[in-house]
Amino acid sequence: MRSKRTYQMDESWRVFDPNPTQPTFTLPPGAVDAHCHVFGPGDRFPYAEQRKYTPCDAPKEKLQELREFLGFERNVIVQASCHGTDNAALVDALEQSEGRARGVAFVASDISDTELDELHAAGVRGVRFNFVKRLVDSSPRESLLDIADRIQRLGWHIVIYFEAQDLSDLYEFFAALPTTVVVDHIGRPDVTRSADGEEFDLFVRLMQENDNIWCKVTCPDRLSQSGPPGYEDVIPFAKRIVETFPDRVLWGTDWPHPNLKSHMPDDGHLVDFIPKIAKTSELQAKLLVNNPLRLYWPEESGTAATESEGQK
Ligand code: 0GY
Repeated sequence: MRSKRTYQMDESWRVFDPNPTQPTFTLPPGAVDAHCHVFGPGDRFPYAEQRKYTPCDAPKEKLQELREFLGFERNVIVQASCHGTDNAALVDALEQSEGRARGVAFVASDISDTELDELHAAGVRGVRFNFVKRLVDSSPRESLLDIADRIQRLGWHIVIYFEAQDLSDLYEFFAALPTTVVVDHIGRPDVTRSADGEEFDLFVRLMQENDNIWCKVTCPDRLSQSGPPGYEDVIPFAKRIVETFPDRVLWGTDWPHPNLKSHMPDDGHLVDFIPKIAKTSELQAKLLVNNPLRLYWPEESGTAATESEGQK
């Protein structure tokens, strides 16, 4: 049995907004919030010893409330680094979701095939490889490649989290990954640079040369220098990706917005960002419904992502 523990959240931590604005943009039926997290509660699901931050609790019930309020039908819950490789809070949220949530886990290379099967049964459909240095101590490539090979039999994909300045070092490694790959937060570009400039061109090239690579056009709040509510400086980056790769993009709130020091975004404003980056109802339907269904509920979408894009 897990021991009860209480945690003091970091002094600089910002708690999620409990009363977001009702968005003016109406989501299409079946919309999926394809990037969000659950934290704890810590007395039931302890935070990892090696964590880089202690968050506020952000339990599954609050995520469900937000989903209903904003008008999403489903969630994809991504394991956050504060829970390390203990995916228990994620699995609990998936099992209680009545099929309305799927998950992305963080696993160690010594995970057994039986444990992978159990995660699959709970609704996990991918693993996350985190290369953001302030969040993880190391990301040994040999063991990541080993995990990549072992998840293929389950049809899972890999979510990669990195910052743009590290892409040139990681480019070949990413290009060699054998599964569908999903990039978090537009590859974290420096938005003070041009969306048509050298740095972002490298990311666009990665997607152009590898049709198994997808992108989450998420987290304007994390990337923006111009700030809320419009996050105008992020629009050209997200729009370029949505318009160039309309069949390989996903959108999510990133609730409860871990590690944001500048401000806590209003999730209603984030939903209102969507029509600025996906201008037509066709692009919106792909971004919010068709693409996430193909990746996370392929049995319902008719076309699995791996069929249309092809595994490497
Ligand atoms: C995010 C962002 C962050 C944190 C994590 O796993 C995590 O701890 O994902 C971040 O600090 O940039 O939601 O992806």
